[in-house]
Amino acid sequence: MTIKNQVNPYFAEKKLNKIEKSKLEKDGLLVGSEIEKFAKIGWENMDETDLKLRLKWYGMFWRPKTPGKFMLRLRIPNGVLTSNQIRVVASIVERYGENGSCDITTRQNLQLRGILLCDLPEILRRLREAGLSSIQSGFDNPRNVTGNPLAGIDPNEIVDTRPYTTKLQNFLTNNCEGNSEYSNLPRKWNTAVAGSKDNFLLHNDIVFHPVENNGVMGFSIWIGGILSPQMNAYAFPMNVWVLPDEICNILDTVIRLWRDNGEREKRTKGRFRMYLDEIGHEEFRSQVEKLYGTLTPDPGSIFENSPRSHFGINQQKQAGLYFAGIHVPVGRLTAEDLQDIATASLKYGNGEIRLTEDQNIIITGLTSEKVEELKTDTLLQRFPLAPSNISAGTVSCTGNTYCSFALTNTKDQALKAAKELDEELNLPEEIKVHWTGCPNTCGQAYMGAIGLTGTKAKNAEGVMGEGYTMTIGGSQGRNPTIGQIYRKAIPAAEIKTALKEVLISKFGATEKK
Ligand code: SRM
Ligand code: SF4
Repeated sequence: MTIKNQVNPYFAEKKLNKIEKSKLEKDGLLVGSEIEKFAKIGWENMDETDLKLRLKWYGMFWRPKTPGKFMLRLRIPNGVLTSNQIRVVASIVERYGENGSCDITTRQNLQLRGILLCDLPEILRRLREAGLSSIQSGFDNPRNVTGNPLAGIDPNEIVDTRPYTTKLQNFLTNNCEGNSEYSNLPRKWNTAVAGSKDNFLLHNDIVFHPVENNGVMGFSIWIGGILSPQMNAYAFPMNVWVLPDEICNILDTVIRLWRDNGEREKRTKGRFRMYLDEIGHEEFRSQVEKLYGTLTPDPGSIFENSPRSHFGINQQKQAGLYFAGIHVPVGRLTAEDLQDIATASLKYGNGEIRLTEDQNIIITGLTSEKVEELKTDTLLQRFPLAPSNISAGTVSCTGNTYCSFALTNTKDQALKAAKELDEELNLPEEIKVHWTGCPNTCGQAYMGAIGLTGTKAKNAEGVMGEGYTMTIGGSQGRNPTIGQIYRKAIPAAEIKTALKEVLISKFGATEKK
């Protein structure tokens, strides 16, 4: 692999912030050839920028909260995993005892905890052998490509998103070897492929929506989705439709324009949406056209339904086969959980699982006999098929256990509140409650019917501590909406009461007798 610094006539002349200077001085992908050396010398003897910045190009995140115990972020296109891959991940985290664990992320992905640098070369080798990768999964790189979690088994699907998410990942990462064309972007880049009329994914920088044009299947392109401290907005149609074999070329044109012209001085303004808003949406389209050639106008995407719940036993599009949607509370898994899930997928299904953006799992390919057997498995005591309505919709970012940006704990508070509220309230349907520990919005708070964003808040005694801003009304239904602020600075200790109030007043909940 040849890795070049993206010394580029456009941004080399620009005023660069500190991070940009570090990236220009040495591309993050260049540490790939030094990983063996880092493993030998230890993190204590590494260059600080290699340690805290460039290792993220290999998915390895220095955690100030747990020095020396890293987080390793994988990339799992479309969230599809085989039982063998799950076992490999399990055996990696198993080695770290109680420090080792795994989280399902809000990008249909896995993050491994407790990783020691001395093990990284071996771990990367094992991941590669299993067909997994962590390449370019963090920082100013193209992130995990997401898709319909029911791809290929969805009775309502328009297209199976798996071939496209894989193709896009291979294109963006140079078949997981590392792609220096996209290793020095102004900020992160999020790509998604929608597959069904209730599968919107509008929070991504680019979304490919399957739409027929004069009887030919292709994709409408939506751009500019963003969730961030600066702004929260969904993608809008670029008024471009492409054939399936054009998705990589159009993606390349779109990224390239932003890569070469996007903001590199003020980091907070570096996101693609800010660039689009600055130059104008029409102007961006005409610049794409200049580079790409004549563009086909979008015949119009149709969003028909609210997203389905995946929980329980559901019919696949293949006659006689079912998928089991299983709840993983706040996406947390131990090595043992992973092994048990791999075993269940082999015992009852076709040896495959899907990860969802809601941090849950789906076991695929069950026959009706196997469905009955699964229902008696003790795995379901930990990971239920039919979670109660509040637990079912609870999504949470990492929070202050591992994340140094966090202003709140999130995962434990989310679990406790959901459990107690499910005991105290009847709710007509599953409700999305998204917890995020700071305005970075990794827990996608503004997409939730209820969103909780970590902040500082004074309690009743006037003491400053953990708190949340509550937003309501976020959805990716037929008319996608971004949540609006409902209450500010709610002390964390009062969050359950605040949630109860809003669930009763706005979402039809009633007290259990
Ligand atoms: Fe995120 C930074 C965790 C999805 C917006 N995110 C971080 C860091 C890396 C900060 C850090 O170094 O501690 C967090 C790692 C904590 C840890 O130890 O786990 C972190 N983000 C996560 C995850 C794990 C949350 C989760 O519990 O699921 C998600 C991993 C996704 C993945 O597998 O790749 C995650 N982050 C998101 C999303 C949701 C999404 O992609 O759909 C967003 C909002 C969408 C978007 O980007 O438009 C998101 N993360 C951010 C931001 C704010 C970006 C911005 O424009 O300002 C940051 C901070 C930054 O990039 O500077 C951030
Ligand atoms: Fe950390 Fe904030 Fe992201 Fe939560 S939202 S994982 S606290 S950066």
